[in-house]
Amino acid sequence: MSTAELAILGGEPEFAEPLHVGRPNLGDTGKFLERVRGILDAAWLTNDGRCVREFEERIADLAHVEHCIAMSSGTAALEIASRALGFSEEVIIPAFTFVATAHALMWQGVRPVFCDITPDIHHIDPAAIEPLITHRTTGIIGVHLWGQPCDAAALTQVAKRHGLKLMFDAAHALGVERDGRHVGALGDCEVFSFHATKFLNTLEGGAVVTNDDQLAEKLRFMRNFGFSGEDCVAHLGTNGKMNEISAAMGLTLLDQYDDLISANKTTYQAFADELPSVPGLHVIQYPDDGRYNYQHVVAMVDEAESGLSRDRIVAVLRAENVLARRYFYPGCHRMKPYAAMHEYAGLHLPVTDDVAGRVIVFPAGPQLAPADVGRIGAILRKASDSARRITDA
Ligand code: T4K
Repeated sequence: MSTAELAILGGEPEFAEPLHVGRPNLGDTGKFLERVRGILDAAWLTNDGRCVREFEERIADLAHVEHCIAMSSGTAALEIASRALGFSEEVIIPAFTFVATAHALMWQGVRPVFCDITPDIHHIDPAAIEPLITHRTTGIIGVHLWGQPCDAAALTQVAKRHGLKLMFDAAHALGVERDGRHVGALGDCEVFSFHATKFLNTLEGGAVVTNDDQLAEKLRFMRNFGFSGEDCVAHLGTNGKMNEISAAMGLTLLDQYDDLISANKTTYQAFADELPSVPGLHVIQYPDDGRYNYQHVVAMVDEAESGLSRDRIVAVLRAENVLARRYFYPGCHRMKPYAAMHEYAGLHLPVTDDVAGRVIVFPAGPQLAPADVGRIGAILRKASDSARRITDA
């Protein structure tokens, strides 16, 4: 930390224990351990076990979709879904996303073509897609970033017009619905992540959901080495299966689903009430209509109003044990494997670059009481005041 940051607050950290973005929810550990005991007693640990099947049914119900195919991670699910959809050559994705969205394509030799995003909610900009479409384009991936749904109607129109497959990375958007449309049933298929840091976790895990029967069958084969029967390999495949202990964790948290959402909403609302009194911090609101999981508390920093850059705010908070993050910095197009490709060398995506430089994600969820959010607000106000005094002096 620089002397400037130290000068702003100083002293002992405000919070004795670190507050993390993505602190895992553990749920009722007694119930989880009971399930684990059952799995061990049955000596059935993976390969289409009972817990995985129950988990798949319950996620399909939650997402209002016919099929859920559980996988070992969200990234494995993205990779397998990309293959099952027949993505090849080029697929258009937003540059502002977790790098797994891009890697899942590049890992199998499909080039992600990076598109700019909308300034309000940081989703792929449907109007910016068409100029990127070439004879090599085979698909589009929209990312429901921050747990709010992309403009699926506009993306579907573009995909239909050009005969492209449309997939959604719904890693942040389990349980989300707007205008009567549930995340899960959009596009050709959607992908959830149940990583430890997601509000509903399976330690590691993910799933593909779809209403397409044939695609679902193919996905089931592909996650299990392509086996369609004991001795019959119908497709190229890999090992993308979820194990029983992971599914047991997912089921335990599904039992507490409403409580998890309500705790997320309480924390989000506390930030939405607190941050307007902090100069230069503008929280990204969840709309009043629809259903959300409220996991992500995200704000944009206006340095001119705050007196502090986003990176200085992150440093100030970290010194107080509030481990806020600057997700998804610096944009996939600027990360080494992609920036080294000549198509992306020096590529300027103005909205992505601006957002990546100003966005801040706060620790949230049940680990924080509303009073803690008040203390975070006080740190931020004090830091902003001190920064202005230093600048004015
Ligand atoms: N698409 C999108 C849009 C995604 O956001 C993600 C994942 C994916 C696809 C891929 O899904 P998966 O293959 O992961 O299922 C984390 C997560 O690892 C990643 O799952 C997540 N997105 C991404 C947004 O965040 P990192 O590199 O930030 O993880 P890390 O280790 O820094 O942990 C984040 C915070 O959580 C830290 O403050 C520590 C805390 N933490 C973490 C773990 C694992 C804990 O307190 N306990 C834990 O067990 O990527």
